[in-house]
Amino acid sequence: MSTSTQSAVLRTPYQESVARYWNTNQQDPVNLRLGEIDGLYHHHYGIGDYDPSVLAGPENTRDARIIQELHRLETAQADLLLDHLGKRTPADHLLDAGSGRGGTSIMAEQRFGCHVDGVSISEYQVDFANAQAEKRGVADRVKFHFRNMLDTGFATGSRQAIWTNETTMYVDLFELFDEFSRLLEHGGRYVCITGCSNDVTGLRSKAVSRIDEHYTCNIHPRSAYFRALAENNLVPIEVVDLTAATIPYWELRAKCSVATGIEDPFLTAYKEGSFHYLMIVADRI
Ligand code: GPP
Ligand code: MG
Repeated sequence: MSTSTQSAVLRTPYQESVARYWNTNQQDPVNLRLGEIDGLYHHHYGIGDYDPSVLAGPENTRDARIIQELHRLETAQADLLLDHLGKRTPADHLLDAGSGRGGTSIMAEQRFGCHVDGVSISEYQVDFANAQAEKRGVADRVKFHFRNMLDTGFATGSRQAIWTNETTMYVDLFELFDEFSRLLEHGGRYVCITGCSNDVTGLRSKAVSRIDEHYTCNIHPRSAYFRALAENNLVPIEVVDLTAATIPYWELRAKCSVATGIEDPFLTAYKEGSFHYLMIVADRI
């Protein structure tokens, strides 16, 4: 393989294409319009029922109400993830693997007062997220790095907790959990929220393939998570199927001006049972 155009961070043509997607997708109103509401910029979906009154009020402000509600549901998703990080203290060092524009990391610092490092292979995202940390005056504790989550460069045993918020579909899970296992101290916590395909219904459905194509990702089957965790001394303590909780988010998003066209494949995949939205909580032994 030619390495002439590949950096130490981007090691394969696939990783380069993923970085290109996130570096060039800078005008994404579905994420920017939501983030502008309170300065928490997310790159994940939402959970919980939406307030039906957002659809009922005056038509000229309906879209703004939907956007606000979508943002509330996305923040609720990040809150649920943080609820499962265990008892954290300000001395802890956490890792946000695939940190996007930084929303979940900023929320972790707000909640725990801890140190957070986020890594992303998109230099645009890293710069955006660092600017947010700066703006909030937390840049001494929340830092974003242009690094590969498969090879973060952080010290062995240096992390009390790690999370991935919808990022594992971009990497080989065995390589990823090998790195997390190295980074976590004994008893350290890993929380994963992800979309995964359903082994029970067989190989990936058309709707799941459309999601992969849309985001340049490779959705893994549910079984791959548990195999890769077990192989890397990461023992699940809780597994929560969030599929029913995320469907209202997608139904609301489909009614909004910032819909991207991927709403139908998500709704089809979830409703036909070929795809789940899952949270996995595991401990490093
Ligand atoms: C991130 O959300 C989406 C992904 C990382 C891709 C796939 C996730 C799965 C669960 C399959 P985003 O906020 O950037 O997406 P959008 O722009 O559509 O809101
Ligand atoms: Mg989004």
